Amino acid sequence: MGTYSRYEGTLDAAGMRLAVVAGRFNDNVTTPLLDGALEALREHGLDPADVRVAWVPGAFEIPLVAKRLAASGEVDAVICVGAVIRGGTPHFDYVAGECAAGVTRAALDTGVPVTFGVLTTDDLDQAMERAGGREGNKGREAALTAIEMVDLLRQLPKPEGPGSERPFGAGE
Ligand code: INI
Repeated sequence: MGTYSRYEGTLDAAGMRLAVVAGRFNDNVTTPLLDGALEALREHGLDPADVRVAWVPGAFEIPLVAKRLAASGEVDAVICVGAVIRGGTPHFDYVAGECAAGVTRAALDTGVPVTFGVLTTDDLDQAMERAGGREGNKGREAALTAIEMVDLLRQLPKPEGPGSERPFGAGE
């Protein structure tokens, strides 16, 4: 059997510069998500001076700010936290869907990891369970995912050619 190249990110965040974008809507949920994310970053060696936090009005506004930060050349990844809770109208689907699509696009357009700690739940109880309750803390998970992805991209071959995303570390 031949050998193959294996890539996998680690959770050592020392020296990384990260940003968190947090939606203010449902901030009784998003504040513990943000706290979970910041705690995870601290635990994994990130200096608080290397973390930026941007608050936006709601989940719909997250992608634009995430993309601005991702494209800045000043952060290695962006962690998004928000809480979209289903009401009685189709508004939920638009806000949740556009947020998810926009977060994906911010990452693919910039080549910078943008992780999705945005809850989309039927009710407040489900949201609280995922914001530090019995289902864990999705902000923390999104932060750990960001660290792992930054480290993985550092290991992978760099993109080249027109149309490829901004190479990791450009602007440093
Ligand atoms: N924003 C949220 O983050 N969560 C929600 O549950 C939500 N609901 O239900 O309406 C919500 N709406 C606001 C939206 O994100 C925008 O801020 C608003 O539409 C202005 O663009």
